[in-house]
Amino acid sequence: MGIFDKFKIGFKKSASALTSGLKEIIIKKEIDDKNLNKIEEFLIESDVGVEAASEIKEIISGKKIDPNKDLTTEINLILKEYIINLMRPLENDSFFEKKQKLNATLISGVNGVGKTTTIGKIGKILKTNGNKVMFAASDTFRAAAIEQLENWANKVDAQIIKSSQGSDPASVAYKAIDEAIKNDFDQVLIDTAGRLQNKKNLMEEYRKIANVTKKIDQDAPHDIILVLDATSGQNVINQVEEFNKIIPLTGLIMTKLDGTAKGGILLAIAKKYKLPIIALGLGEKEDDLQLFSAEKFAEAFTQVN
Ligand SMILES: Nc1nc2c(ncn2[C@@H]2O[C@H](COP(=O)(O)OP(=O)(O)O)[C@@H](O)[C@H]2O)c(=O)[nH]1
Ligand SMILES: [Mg+2]
Repeated sequence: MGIFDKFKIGFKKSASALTSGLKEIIIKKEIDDKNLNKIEEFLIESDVGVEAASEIKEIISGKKIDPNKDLTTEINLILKEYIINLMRPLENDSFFEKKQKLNATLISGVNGVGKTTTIGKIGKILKTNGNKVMFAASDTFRAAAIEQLENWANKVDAQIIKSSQGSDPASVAYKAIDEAIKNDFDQVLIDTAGRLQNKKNLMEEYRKIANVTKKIDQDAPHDIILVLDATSGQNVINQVEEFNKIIPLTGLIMTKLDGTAKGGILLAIAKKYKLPIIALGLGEKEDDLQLFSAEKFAEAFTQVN
């Protein structure tokens, strides 16, 4: 199965919700003010955000659409073009390339969004690209979390630095980077506990990880990637806002886009924050992480080529 097919299957729910929603609105063979407003409302309900919805509405109203064509398809084509223009600057394949020097990445996000799983999947891609990969089990909160990362390390053949449950997350990250430098690793991926962005002490602990890694490499962590769960809907906006305040993010990964109708939220985030989108999670298995491509995303989302 090619990358595009996977995207399409993963996005089926979001896409068919979009197309059937548009079909319900466009029953006549023309676009007037009334259904234009309905389209805008529908886009807002699809989580793409007020700003993007209003821009898309403006573009549709400014375009001469041939009434002999299928209007739903025509609108999907406009939407597709809008998405590509908005998101192409946010593509960032370079994250996965083999680096000249060590790259340490802090993986952050609230509980259950898929951080640990995503680290495993990233590890697999990095290994395929010839990187020496180290995982740091800095989610020391639960023993099961350390074990989970260890299983992923075994699966994708990455090294892991871990400590006992309850130990200092920052010192695990420090140790991992230290080992990585000494042994010529290319990448360190630091797993963190699922801290709620409103829990102050957990956020302080998160900040401390980044401060401590600077003691060994002043540029570390080189990347701070926030993992977002597509099924959380509007909550993710608040998560980006809060995490970005503590340590400026360098990228986003959205997981669980398989089987949700809420994929539109990625547009809202792209519009608001313009942060690089590193990859998308489309399942629980090791190969279910897709590098972000604006065009593929737009095609899958609108289901038009
Ligand atoms: N369907 C689906 N499930 C995912 C995806 N990513 C992670 N999960 C599942 O989400 C759950 C929580 O993942 P985990 O990595 O433990 O989250 P963490 O608490 O952020 O580390 C697990 O059951 C994962 O298998 C994804 O892209 N799609
Ligand atoms: Mg975890």
